[in-house]
Amino acid sequence: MTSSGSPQDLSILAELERKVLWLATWTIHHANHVRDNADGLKVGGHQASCASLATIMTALYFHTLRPQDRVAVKPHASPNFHAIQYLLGRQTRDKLEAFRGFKGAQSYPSRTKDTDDVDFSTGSVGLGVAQTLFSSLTQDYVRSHGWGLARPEGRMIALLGDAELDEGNIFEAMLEGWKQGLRNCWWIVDYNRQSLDAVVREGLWERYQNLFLNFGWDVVLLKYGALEEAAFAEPGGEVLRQWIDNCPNQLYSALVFQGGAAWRKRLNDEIGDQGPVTALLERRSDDELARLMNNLGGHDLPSIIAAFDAVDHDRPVCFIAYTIKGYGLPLAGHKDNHAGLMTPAQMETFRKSMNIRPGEEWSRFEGLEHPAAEIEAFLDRVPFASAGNRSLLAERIAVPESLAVTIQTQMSTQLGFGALLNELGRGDTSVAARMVTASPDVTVSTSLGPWVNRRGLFAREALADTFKSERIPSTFNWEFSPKGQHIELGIAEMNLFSVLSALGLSHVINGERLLPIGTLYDPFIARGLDALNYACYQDARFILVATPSGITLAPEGGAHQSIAEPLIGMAQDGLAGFEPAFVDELAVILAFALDYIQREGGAEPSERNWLRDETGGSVYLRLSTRQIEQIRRDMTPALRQSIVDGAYWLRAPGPNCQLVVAYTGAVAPEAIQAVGLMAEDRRDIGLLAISSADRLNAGWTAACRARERGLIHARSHIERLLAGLPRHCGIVTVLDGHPATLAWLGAVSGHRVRPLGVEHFGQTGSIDELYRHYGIDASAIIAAAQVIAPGRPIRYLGAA
Ligand SMILES: Cc1ncc(C[n+]2csc(CCOP(=O)(O)OP(=O)(O)O)c2C)c(N)n1
Ligand SMILES: [Mg+2]
Repeated sequence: MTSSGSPQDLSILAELERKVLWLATWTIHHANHVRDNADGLKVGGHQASCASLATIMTALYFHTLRPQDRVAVKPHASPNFHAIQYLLGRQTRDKLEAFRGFKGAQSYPSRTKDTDDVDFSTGSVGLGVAQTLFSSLTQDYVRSHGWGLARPEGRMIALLGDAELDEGNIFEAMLEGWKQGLRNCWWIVDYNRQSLDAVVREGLWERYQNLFLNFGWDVVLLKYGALEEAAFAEPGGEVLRQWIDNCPNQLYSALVFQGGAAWRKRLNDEIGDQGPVTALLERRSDDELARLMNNLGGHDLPSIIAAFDAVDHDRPVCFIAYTIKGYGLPLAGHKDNHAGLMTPAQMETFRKSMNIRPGEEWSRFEGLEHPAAEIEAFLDRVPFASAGNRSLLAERIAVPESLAVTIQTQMSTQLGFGALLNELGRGDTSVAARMVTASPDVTVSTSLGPWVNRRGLFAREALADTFKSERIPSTFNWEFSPKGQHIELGIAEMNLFSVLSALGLSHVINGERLLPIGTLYDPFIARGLDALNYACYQDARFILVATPSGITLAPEGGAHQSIAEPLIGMAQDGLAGFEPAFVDELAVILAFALDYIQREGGAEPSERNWLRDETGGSVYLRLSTRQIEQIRRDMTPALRQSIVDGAYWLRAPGPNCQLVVAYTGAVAPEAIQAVGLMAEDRRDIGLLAISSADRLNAGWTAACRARERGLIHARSHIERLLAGLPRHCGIVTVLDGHPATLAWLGAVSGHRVRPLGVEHFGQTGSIDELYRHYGIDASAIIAAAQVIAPGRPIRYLGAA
């Protein structure tokens, strides 16, 4: 079916639209009223929101979409999506019956948890929308690099609620899309003029229209359905149109809810003329009048199909489709209908009107007028479903075990990162070819400059660096080309995470693997945190490099200091956090990360090994601008493994160890100094270098769980490291971040811990001043040790 809907197809589509609405509302009803809910709780649902989009989704999935197109479905229209896939034979009845239940079809479409070919997860409104835009850019990136050209170009499509446009990240994305020459992106706004709580402001469509036009989008308004257009052409019709155009949203919704008689009264009162308008109204029964007034563009299949079919270009398009929340249901139009549920009695009436026999509610072709064989034949022809599994696969790119880097005597991890990328950029490896970097206007200040000099910036159309062509000396070569490997973003961190999410799904969406690395300042992770969470939730794969970090960025400004991020690194599902101190550690971790982000053992972390080492995930590297003295050493396989696992003894504890100092990241010199100063006064001090509090903690938790299940010999890395410590030994932990990050170490084998870290921030100064002020310098470590590991007074207390 390639032509626009033939009358025959249209009549089948109209039946399917009703069927989608039935299945979606029934799925929700079943979960609430039919299935046994052991806890007696109603799980709720979004019948009204589904009804709002049923027509558009029918047109889209059964007519417009091609297998290469990718869609982000408005989260609470998930039952529509599952119903459509069910009709196409790609969703099981079991999953629908377990909707919102354990392992059932998900309340919001989920790439990882659903099994019916969800393209993009949605849930946190706004994020799925931006995802489609950045997926378009990703597709352009992939194709510009000469990959995946055998496959047709797809359109990236978002179905969004009108209130979803309140989310600022959408506008951040639009601005970026304009800068990057966005193509092949459609956003279809379900303009039902209702949000969760209420009815939206008047005239929003006009603001939206202007915004989209401003950013270079085409805007298609789907306001009136065919019935309405026909009525407008009748004598008196123009008056009706004007009345509709001027009707406040609240009133329209209320009248939709009240139905035909209320419409008649209102319209007679306001525009009745005992002439053509009155006659127009009187030619219609109450039901017909209600149908006419509900016949908005977004519920008119032929108009929708025609509008979609009319797009013959690759410019971005915003469709603003007028719809009714709860269309076709008794909930229609009521401002409280968002979480409203049809009563069993209402559902019963609906069932009868659909000609569905009791017990046949799930039957795919029940109640349809066309013969099942005809519908089946139509479904077999649906282009979207013609190519089998749409989730693609891409080969893994082999990553060398070690990455080359020249280590200077004094160096920061941030400089080390720049040097490592520079080396990678210089080489001719497939790893380097597949790497793509992105940064929100902090490319140079996060040390990506040398890499960008080698690999160039990406743009579909080449753009020379005017400074270079004018021969003005500059450290950085800023040339854009289709082969460039760095995506320069505006400052919005949300967009960084959204682009990482899109690049990080290229292997499944485009069948071409990318190795995305995004850089930003550590504190601004918080700015895009929900988008980061979203990216991880849908299992996008990327490396996040956050630098500078902590209070260590001292003179750069108190406002930029970060405290909570190490805890984010630990708590964020799907993200392995590392905070190396030395550049040789970073080299090991980066090599590990480039491989780890490609591992695919399924979405569920293995219960045996909670570290997800088989399943992989994304990686967060918290780096620092502090130049510290590097350790000259050989990287042995054992040390390499320990760094990846999260810790190693920089100074092994002796048999009578009284004290361990455990540090992470940029405070390594303070920890080393403190241990040196205390060596005479405390026996056998150990110095534990922690490269990943996250992985140490995760491994420990996993081992505890394994033991509780009877695997009594399970031991995690940190348990083995601390195994030999005497009971009375105290542990002082220290990092430039929240002290809770390492405070749990005492629970591993029952040692007392004094966790040092940063709880307050905002003061500028030198590193020494700030470490002293916030209590993470050598003196603070010694003072803590003196209390936690009693013994003779430590002579250097106060002298460090
Ligand atoms: C970031 C975020 N905040 C809040 C919510 C809760 N929420 C879900 S839907 C919704 C309103 C949606 O209104 P609209 O987008 O117009 O969709 P409709 O239900 O009208 O189709 C809200 C506030 C959410 N899912 N995500
Ligand atoms: Mg709405």
